[in-house]
Amino acid sequence: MSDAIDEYFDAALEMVKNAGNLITEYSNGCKEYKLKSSDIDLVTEIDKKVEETLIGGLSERFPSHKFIGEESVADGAKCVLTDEPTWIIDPVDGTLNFIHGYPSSCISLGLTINKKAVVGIIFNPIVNQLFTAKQGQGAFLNGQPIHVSQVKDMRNALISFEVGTSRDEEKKTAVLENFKMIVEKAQGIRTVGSAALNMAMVALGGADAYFEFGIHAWDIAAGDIIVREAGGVCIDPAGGPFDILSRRVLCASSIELAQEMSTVLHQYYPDRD
Ligand code: LIP
Repeated sequence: MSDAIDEYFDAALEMVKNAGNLITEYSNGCKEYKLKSSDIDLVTEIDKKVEETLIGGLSERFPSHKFIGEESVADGAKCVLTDEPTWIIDPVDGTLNFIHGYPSSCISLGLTINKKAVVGIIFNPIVNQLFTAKQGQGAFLNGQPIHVSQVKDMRNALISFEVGTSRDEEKKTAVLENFKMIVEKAQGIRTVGSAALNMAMVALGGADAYFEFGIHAWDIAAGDIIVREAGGVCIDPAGGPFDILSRRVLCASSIELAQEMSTVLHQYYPDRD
């Protein structure tokens, strides 16, 4: 199994690095975009090109593999996760940042087998940060091993979260209640604008936890294994097991911190992927 995973990883890494060139051409912003699910959920031609390039290359190399891609699903493809090797792709995570020229966007590519992430690649080509992980082999930033922080409680934690791309009343309430709660209980708060990069920051030890309601499988598949391989945990924000299709995520440097947060988070349950 490990040899196969190495082969999948090596092939995917090459493709992700090449696709990164499509993003760096627009490092000052990409002003042409279209709306998707709402007027703050945006897509550019580059999102589509990166996804087509990755699906094209990976399906040629691994014809039996399955795919879940953000833009393919937006165009009507079904989001189906089976036990088969499945590449889960966010071609530009942090599209709003990409459009504005705020340098926090990345390609996020995860591979699941038996519904569990075994490979994760998060690449921000604009600042040349490449986060990678393979099952059982640790997590890396630009080839150097990374590890989560030692933080075990909220009082000492730098916590990131996102407002997300929906603004219905229930979601807004959850965001505002959680913002207030973190301001009161934690050491600091960040929003990076990309779920995958938020998770990468937890893996790096730069942030201690990240949670979000309303993300999708493609935002968190790669981050899940990168955080776990860096020594951290990914769970459901209410404290149960992580469920990649639930559109809910809480990752942290330690199970103690994750559990403490799960008891005080204002919960929100979006429709599943
Ligand atoms: C976005 C995320 C962002 C999150 C949004 C959205 P996109 O992904 O990374 O952090 O708040 O819910 O999912 O649309 O830029 O790929």
